[in-house]
Amino acid sequence: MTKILVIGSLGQLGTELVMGLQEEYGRDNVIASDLKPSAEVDGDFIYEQLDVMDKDRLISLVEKYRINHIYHLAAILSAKGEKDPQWAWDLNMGSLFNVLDLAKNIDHVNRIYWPSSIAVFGPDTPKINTPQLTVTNPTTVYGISKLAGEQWCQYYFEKYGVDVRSIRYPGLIGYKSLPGGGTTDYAVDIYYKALADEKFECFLDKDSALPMMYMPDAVRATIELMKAEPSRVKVRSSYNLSAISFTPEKIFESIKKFKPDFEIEYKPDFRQEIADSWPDSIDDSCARNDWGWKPEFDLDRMTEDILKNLEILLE
Ligand code: NAD
Ligand code: AKB
Repeated sequence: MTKILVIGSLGQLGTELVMGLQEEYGRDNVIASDLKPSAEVDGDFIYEQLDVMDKDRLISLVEKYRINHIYHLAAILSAKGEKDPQWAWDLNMGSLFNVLDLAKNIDHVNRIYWPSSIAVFGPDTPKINTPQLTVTNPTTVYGISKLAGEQWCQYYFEKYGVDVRSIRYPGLIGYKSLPGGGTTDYAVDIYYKALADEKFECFLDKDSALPMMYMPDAVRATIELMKAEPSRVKVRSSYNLSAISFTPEKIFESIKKFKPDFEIEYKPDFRQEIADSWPDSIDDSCARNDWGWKPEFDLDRMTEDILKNLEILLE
């Protein structure tokens, strides 16, 4: 049976990916890990405290559980990274090297997942239906680290045979945990305000289109890519992936269909410049052709699902 380690498991993606992996591989085969001490963590999963920068602890956990697949999610995201670029670079790159080197040296670690992001693209990138291979030139430290990380993943695959797989996620939207410092976070926060019957102050302008994806689609895509036969994984840097593209105005209109009194005010801050540098929409034909990717949720279906489930969760 495949034994899995998830690094950075208490974040926005990890919280839901751990549940998805437990369903797929069985509860006892998924080891969740993050910075928090075990005593402070509550949930129906096996948990170990791990700072991914601590190489010895990482290796000892991998040996303790005879880990086969690692999902390395820990990172500093776009908005937070701009507040301390050196820290973001050191963590994002150093942690990736720790995981790639371990996979190179330990035989029973035979598959790695490491997420990239639409942040690899910049103002020179074609904005509509951004192709898989195109000009990148990112302007945030987060985007620079993701682009360099993609190149290193491809290098470890080609030079050392490390089976590392990656997706350039759009902004991820889920209701089970709060986001951790990104530019697309507004699209999660807005649902919390709508349910609290409060006016939403949006840090992006109303016309700021960005590629987004509902978390169940993102979790399914991740597991599908990791289960694909190695020969079907033809992109070894990172796959473009697409689901929904919308502006703050469009998500507001979608919520108003269910909450007619909801109000919004646009107050763009430093994150507007980051959003302006990213694509409006993504061409994901390589993922569709190579391993059969297809999104399920559109904007209104996502809104309905989030409002219904978040209301129950907040009761
Ligand atoms: P998050 O900030 O919500 O979670 C990251 C987790 O990593 C946190 O729980 C944090 O405690 C943990 N962490 C930080 N430093 C660590 C360390 N030294 N050792 C171990 N754990 C550490 O981020 P997320 O939204 O869950 O993103 C997960 C991954 O997906 C990241 O690599 C991110 O770049 C990528 N991604 C996310 C999105 C999105 O919209 N959420 C979009 C594109 C890519
Ligand atoms: C961010 O906004 O930084 C993330 C991402 C798109 O990578 N959500």
